[in-house]
Amino acid sequence: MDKAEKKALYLSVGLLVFFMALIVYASKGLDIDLPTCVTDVRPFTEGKLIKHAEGRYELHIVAKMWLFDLDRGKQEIEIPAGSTVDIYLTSADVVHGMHINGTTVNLMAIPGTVNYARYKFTKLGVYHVVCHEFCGVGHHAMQAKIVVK
Ligand SMILES: [Cu+2]
Repeated sequence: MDKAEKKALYLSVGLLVFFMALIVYASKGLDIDLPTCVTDVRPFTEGKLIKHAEGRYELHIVAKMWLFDLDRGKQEIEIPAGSTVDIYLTSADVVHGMHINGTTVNLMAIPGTVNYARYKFTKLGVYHVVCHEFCGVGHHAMQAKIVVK
């Protein structure tokens, strides 16, 4: 093995270690979870915002033609700044997409399946929830709002 090969080998192993350290830092240090499909939560039919404690919320979102049900039919909810929200998403009909603008939350809403992400809303403002998967003639109107006060 010549010097250039050794250098390339060390560099690639070093990069792997660096990227793994970044993943651990994002997960533990910044509390960022990778979005996942949860198999132990049954799909639900109604949106619900549940307060567990000060600054801890659980949000069940139902995507359907052509709205996002965030809380018992409401398409707008309010949460205090600094809150950590466990977001569970499902669909009542077809495949939808869901992105919360200004955040890293980007999930697919699939009938019969629940997808999950956790996000801490630190900045004040209005976060628009939009569909990013063409789901029919009303797709463009599929919007909701999360107001962080
Ligand atoms: Cu859509």
